[in-house]
Amino acid sequence: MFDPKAEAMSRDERAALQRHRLWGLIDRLLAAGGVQGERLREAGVERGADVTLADLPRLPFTTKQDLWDAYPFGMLAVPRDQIAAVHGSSGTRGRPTLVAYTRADLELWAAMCARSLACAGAGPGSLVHNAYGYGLFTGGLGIHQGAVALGATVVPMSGGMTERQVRMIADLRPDILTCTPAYALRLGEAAAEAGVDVSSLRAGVFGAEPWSEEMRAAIENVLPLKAVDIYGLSEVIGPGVATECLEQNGLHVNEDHFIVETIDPETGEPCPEGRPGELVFTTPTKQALPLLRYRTGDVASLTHGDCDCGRTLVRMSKVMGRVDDMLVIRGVNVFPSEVERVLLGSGLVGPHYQLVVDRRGPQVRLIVACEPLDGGGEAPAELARRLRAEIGVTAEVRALPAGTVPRVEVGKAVRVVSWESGEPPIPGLDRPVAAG
Ligand code: DLL
Repeated sequence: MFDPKAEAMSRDERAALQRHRLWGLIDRLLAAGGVQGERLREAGVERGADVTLADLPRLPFTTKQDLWDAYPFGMLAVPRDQIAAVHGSSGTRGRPTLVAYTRADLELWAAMCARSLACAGAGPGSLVHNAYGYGLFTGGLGIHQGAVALGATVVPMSGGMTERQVRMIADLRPDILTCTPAYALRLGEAAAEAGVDVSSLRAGVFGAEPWSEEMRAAIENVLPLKAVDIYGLSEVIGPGVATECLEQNGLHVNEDHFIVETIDPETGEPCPEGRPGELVFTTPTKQALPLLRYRTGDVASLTHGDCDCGRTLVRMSKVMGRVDDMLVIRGVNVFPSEVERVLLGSGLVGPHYQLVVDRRGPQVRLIVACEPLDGGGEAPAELARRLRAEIGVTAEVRALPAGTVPRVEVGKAVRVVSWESGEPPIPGLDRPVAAG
């Protein structure tokens, strides 16, 4: 439930709370004697009370590499027998990242996910259809525990078996849907195909992958709900780090537990308010795996200022993408989400698309696979023109028949695939463009 004491306190009150909690974190890191404690000592920090919030930008960073180096349990700040659960990310980009929780961490996580659900208007008595994957991935169990903590009823669907999901929505009449945005779209289409009534849905809490405003419009077009964005990452806690409220104007960061900064990814220097930079989080209240200035690789901007919902928490923009997902096509930097914005905003294509980075020749080419609503025609040429005009990127736009761009039923959407050699990653991609 909305907790005004925590979510609507004045900025001064919150800063005092953060400073106090930061001291505790630094003392715990120094006592734990791991890599973070060592770096603090090297930076001349001997105790928490030595630092203020204003000193934070001068403290050492922590990175994913640190977690990999310490895999699996080397960065724990508590004895192993106090770990109640482990989770992690699948490591589609290479190695898995493992994180650990004490009982207190699990309670904190549930409270944060309860806040997120409440942000979307859920409360005791709500019925939450949870189609995030259950398992090591934090989406399923995180939202599950949040729904329980909120006093709601949770339906633990996990991902996949779309027909059954749609039937359950029709039968149980949930008011809240939780899943990735790409899967929300899939569920909406499947419901329409099956002619099933999903009118009970009021809000959707969608995250775990980047999605644009245009994707939001596409989802709200196929499902009768308000789509809000939830952000989080396993290392920081999982989902529940930040969520939009029904005003849909930025994600409230739960900064009483996750102190957020944005930095220039090249220099590491702080970004001014409003300018996109790499998100960096410090977790002053986590026990098992507390992190000081963790570099997320995610790019977004921050805005202070109160929201009409009453929350005073700093707001982050939608995530534009990851620093390491940025494509460089003939010298032009582009995030996949920018291409998504142009495609979906055009009204010429359906919402499913995939970007194929063709690395077979001496020069990298970007091929955009999409499903024009008119089956081909002028859409590819027009989209190539708009991509060039609006984001400066040269791309070949390929029209594929409706239903042939790969859909993801379980896990995160795969927006970018690489074509190194041999057969194209999407069948039919190498056939001549229909038109345009
Ligand atoms: O994806 C946690 C989560 C689950 C968040 C369910 C929201 C809902 P990881 O698997 O560790 O954790 O992946 C974290 O996913 O660093 C971002 O790059 C991306 N990500 C998560 N939420 C969003 C979002 C979960 N709302 C990584 N928008 C993060 C854009 C997101 N990217």
